[in-house]
Amino acid sequence: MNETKIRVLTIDDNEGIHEDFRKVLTGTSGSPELDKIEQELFGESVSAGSAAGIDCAVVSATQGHEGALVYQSNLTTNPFDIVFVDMRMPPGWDGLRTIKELWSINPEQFIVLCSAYSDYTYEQITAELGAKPNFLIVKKPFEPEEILQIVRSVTLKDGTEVRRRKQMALELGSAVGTTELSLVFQPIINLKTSRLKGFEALCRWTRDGAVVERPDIFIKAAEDYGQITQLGLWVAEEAISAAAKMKLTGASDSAPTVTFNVSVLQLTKEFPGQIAKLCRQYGVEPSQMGVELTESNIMAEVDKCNAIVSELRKIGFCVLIDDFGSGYSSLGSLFKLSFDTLKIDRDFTANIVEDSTARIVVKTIIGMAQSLGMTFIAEGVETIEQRDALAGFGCDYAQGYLFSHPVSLDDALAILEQDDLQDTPMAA
Ligand code: G
Ligand code: G
Ligand code: MN
Repeated sequence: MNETKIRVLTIDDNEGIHEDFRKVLTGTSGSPELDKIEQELFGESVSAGSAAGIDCAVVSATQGHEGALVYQSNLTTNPFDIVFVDMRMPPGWDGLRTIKELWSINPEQFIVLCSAYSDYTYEQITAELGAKPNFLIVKKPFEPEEILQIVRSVTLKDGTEVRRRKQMALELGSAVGTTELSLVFQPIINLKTSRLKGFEALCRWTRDGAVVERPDIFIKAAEDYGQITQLGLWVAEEAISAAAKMKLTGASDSAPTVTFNVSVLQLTKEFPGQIAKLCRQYGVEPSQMGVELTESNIMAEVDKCNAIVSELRKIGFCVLIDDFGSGYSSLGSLFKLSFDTLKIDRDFTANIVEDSTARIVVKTIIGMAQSLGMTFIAEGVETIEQRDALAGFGCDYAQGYLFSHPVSLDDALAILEQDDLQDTPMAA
């Protein structure tokens, strides 16, 4: 794989157009005979792409359906930077259908529609596809130079960030299973007893001791470029294997819980079975494990997720709604889901002491969770005042820098061995 090449996919039923694209972007039509004839006829032809300082690889498909397959199969290993789609491609999918399909695979993909406006007007096209920033239309017939300038501007300007993220996602895919990726564990404390309840597992990506990328950023890139399933299963296995070690280490009779974060994209029909199997392999009861789903994330697809969340609960996993309060979900649809724990967003915790509205909101949410028989965890507890306010509201559990930053597995096991998280005595 040549990672520096700009990858261009052209989807057009006219083979001649493919040759034009190749010619202008790579300097060769892909057919040595044609190039030779052209050279004899017109003399030395300029290698337009390289003359413009860009290095392209062009892949072609003649049908929309075929194009989507090529696109999908390259997505996680060698994705395209820019896709040119012909409007009129009889028979089969036309340009609009093809573009919708590509965006259903990757909504971020930069796409150029090549249209003579004979089937649809400009207004019809934009009404159908929206005016997205990653979308351009060129009018057919176009000058080859126009194509060159589009590829150049997309990949050199707007494309820089897209290409960086894509590159990062590819590197992340290769990092799964190596020492570059690891989990750290942040203690969760029972506020009534001051004892350790368990840990939240959080993913970290480092190289030679330095952070490669922050998790919120690399997780999003993994979601966009198809690495999240593989990464997510790795996270699940690491968390379950850590839970097995913690179970053997803990002084207390009940095994510490380990929760891990799961992207909604991982919630396939297979997912509950896959993690149940991992639990059996490592000798861990599902009830020791918790799946954290972000509120805003899950609410976007609540109906789709409902069956899978129920299945997770049936197997015995805890299901937590993470960052509760950060989205704008209607409580009615949120409570359609059978989760058992609410984690409030750390912004609430941050304001609980100074801001009386935040205090009332948190107190009300805790009361609601209790009435519904749910467990409640406050995140981002940094001060004794915050902890005491939460305890006063009847909050069950808390997590935050006051108790501990996320720590390595070895340190988590040491904490369990010594049961030494009781150095911040509760206020009376
Ligand atoms: O650990 P904190 O460092 O900065 O995490 C930032 C964000 O990344 C949080 O929203 C957290 O939920 C998310 N995150 C961390 N690890 C994982 C993981 O393994 N999977 C998923 N899906 N999200 C994670
Ligand atoms: O979205 P999620 O809840 O999974 O993310 C947990 C994030 O919160 C992680 O990035 C973790 O490092 C961070 N975090 C944990 N405790 C604290 C805290 O006390 N204060 C702040 N600001 N962040 C925290
Ligand atoms: Mn979380």
